[in-house]
Formats: sequence, C-alpha cells, structure tokens
Amino acid sequence: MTPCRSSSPERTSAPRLPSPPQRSPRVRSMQWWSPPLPVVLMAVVLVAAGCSSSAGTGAPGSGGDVQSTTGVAYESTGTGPMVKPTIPQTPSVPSDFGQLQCSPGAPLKTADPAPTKRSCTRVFHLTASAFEQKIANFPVQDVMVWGYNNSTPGPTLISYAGERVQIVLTDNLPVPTTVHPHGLHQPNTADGVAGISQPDPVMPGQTHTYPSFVPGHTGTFAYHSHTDGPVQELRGLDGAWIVLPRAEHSSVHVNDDYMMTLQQFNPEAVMSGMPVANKLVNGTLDVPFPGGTGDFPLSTVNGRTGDASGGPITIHKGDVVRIRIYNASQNSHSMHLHGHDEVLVAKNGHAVPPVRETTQDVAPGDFFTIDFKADNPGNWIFHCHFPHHTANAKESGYNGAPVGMTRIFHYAGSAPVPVQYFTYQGQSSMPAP
Ligand SMILES: [Cu+2]
Repeated sequence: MTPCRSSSPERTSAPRLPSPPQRSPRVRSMQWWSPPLPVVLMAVVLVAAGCSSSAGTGAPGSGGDVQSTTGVAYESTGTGPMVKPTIPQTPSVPSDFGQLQCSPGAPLKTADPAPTKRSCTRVFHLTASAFEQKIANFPVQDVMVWGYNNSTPGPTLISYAGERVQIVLTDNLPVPTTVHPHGLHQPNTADGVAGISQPDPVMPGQTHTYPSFVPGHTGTFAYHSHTDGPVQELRGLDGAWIVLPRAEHSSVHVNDDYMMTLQQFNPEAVMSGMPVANKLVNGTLDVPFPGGTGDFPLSTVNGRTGDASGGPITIHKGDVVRIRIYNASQNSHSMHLHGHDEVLVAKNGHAVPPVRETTQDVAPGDFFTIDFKADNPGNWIFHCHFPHHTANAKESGYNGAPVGMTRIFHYAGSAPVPVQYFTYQGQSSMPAP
C-alpha cells in the first residue's frame, strides 16, 4: 500500500494564520451543507483508508514515539484557507490546557499550541478523589461521586496535533487507581491498565508520572480509570481529551464547539425507598447495577441532569455548531437533536463522509462528532431517546419536561427557556418532607 503523506506539523511548514477572532467567523458553506459534496472529501477518505502506517515523527522523549499516519488528521479533509480551530467548550466542566514544559524555560500555562521548533511537553496534572457534586435537582441533589480535579467528568484536556503530552496522576482516593488515555496512540507503558500494562496501580496518597507520548491523531478522545472499572468508571472517573489540529481548512470550521460526556449514576438513596427528605442530599453511589433492573436512575450530560445544567446553551442563527459526544456510561444512548439535521462528521478521531442523521446511537466508549446548522430559531433539546434516560429516577421535570440526559440549545433572541425547568419540577424550593 502507499504510505500516506504525514499531516504532522513537524514535517510541514506552519500555515500563516489570521489573528484569533473574539467569536469564530460565520462560515457560509460547510462540506455537508453545500451539496453536492466536494469530490475531494471522499477522495481523501478513500486514499487515507488505503494508507499504511509509518514510523513516528515526533520529538524523542521518555515514552517512545507513537506518532503514526494511520489516523486521518481531520484538518486534512477540507478545503479553503487555513484557520485556527475553534476552542471547544464543555458546559459545566472546566477545560484544562495543562502546563507547557519547554526546554529551556519555565513551564507555561497556555491555550496556544506548543512552538514546533522547541522541545515541549504538555503536562496534565490529575488528582483522583471523592467529593460531592450536584448532579440533579431531584430526587437527589448533592451526590458523593469520584472524579478528577473535583469534577466528574474530569476537566476536558486539550492539546494540539504533534504535541508531546504527559499525565501526572495523584491518587487521593481510598483505593488504588490508574488513568488510561482512551483512543490515543500511547505507548504500552502509558496505557494505565491495572494488573496488565501497569501491574502496580497508583496507591492512595501517591503520585505517578506516566511516560510522555505524541498522540497519533487529532479528534475527540477520553481518559478514564482502568482499575476496578465497574466501580471507578461508574462513580465518575472519566473525562474527555480533545486533540485539536493546529490549523484546519475553513470548510470544516465551526462557530461553536461543545463537548458532551454521557454518564449514568446510581445514587443509593434514590432506589432505597427512603423518604423524600432523606433522598435530597448526600446520596452515596451504589454500583454497578441498581435493583437488578439494569436501569441507572440518573442519566447526565457533563455530570448534570438537564434540570441541573444551570441554563441552556446559547447559540446564534447562522452558526455551525459542533457537538462532540463521549459515552462514558454502561449503556448505549440514542442522541437526538430536535428541529435540525445532525450531520455525523467524525467517529473516534477519524473523519467520515458526512451523513445526515436524526438520531445517533452512541455505544459505550464511542466518540461521535456531529455538526448542525443553526437555521431554526427557538429552544431545542438534544437528548437521549431512551425514555428512562430523559427522566430522573423515572420522574419527569417541570410540567412533564424531559430531564436526565438532556441539554437545551437556545437561540439568542428567542423566547427564554422557562426558569422553572431548572428547578425542582417547577417549585422554587425543595418540598417539605
Ligand atoms: Cu440513553
């Protein structure tokens, strides 16, 4: 087979980039938006599918070099001038660009790509611990979860194509743990599978520095505990990891880019039949399966049910909006957007020929990227289509509204979403026991 031309920025001269805009410029046409689809897209995908892998091109480092060309760099599939990628946001969850450690020089905290002519490593510090997080308004609120840096899902890690990355994990849990980069091309010594690739997990109170490596491709990926998965992953030790291109063709550029991690939780108090007053706070987590039904009572996007999301996601008419989905839960979820075509543009770090979908079934561990054109003002829900997953312990929200695994897109200028939606079923305070 014919080796692919590497998309690594270390092999190509850096494109000239415009200054970053306050908001991403609106793009009049997307490849999937201006039929017929450019032939070039399919050609690139087909050529890439026949590529063979090749040796890495990244800078030497402690972790071995795993940069490969087996992945289709997303930025290589478009047309038009090169622009800076839109920085993704994760509603309710912080983003973490880590620390850039370049030699020589002090570590930098920066959202910009590492200089290609310096030897730099982007280092992410993750601390696993147990803490309370408000994951719903009802029938529980604050639940004891496990997560990274006091958040479940953990902070969304953001790095750039060709950068060397590294995780430093501190275990503040009462049990041993590890962290696994999911979907990246890490060396085996950085794989973080307890008892196999990492025979001895990180012990409580200890810090472990994993070998650095260069991820093999851009796209949406994740990190999660790979120790005692039925307990640790389902209590919340998951997070997204996005590897951005340093630049992308304007034809694949989006205005708004949102990361959404799907999780399901089983607070013990929800299922135990305790009086409502006792269910409202301080639920502990009982995993893996509740009540023998296989149904998890609370389904969330970014660690919150729709009613506890704090408000809608505001978008603007004319925008192209990207949603990156990571399913960190035990079950598949059929993610459906009202009022718009959702266009599948990438799966698991690889661009795919755009496909218009109504509902996208996302399996556990999958990453799907969908785009939509904001051309239909109003308040639109994006939700799992399993009815139990759009309720909190089978209870609906304000006036029967879907909650659970739901987020609302609100067009600027449209009527506001009723504030009662973001409360306990329309009541301004918790009901008396
Ligand atoms: Cu679902």
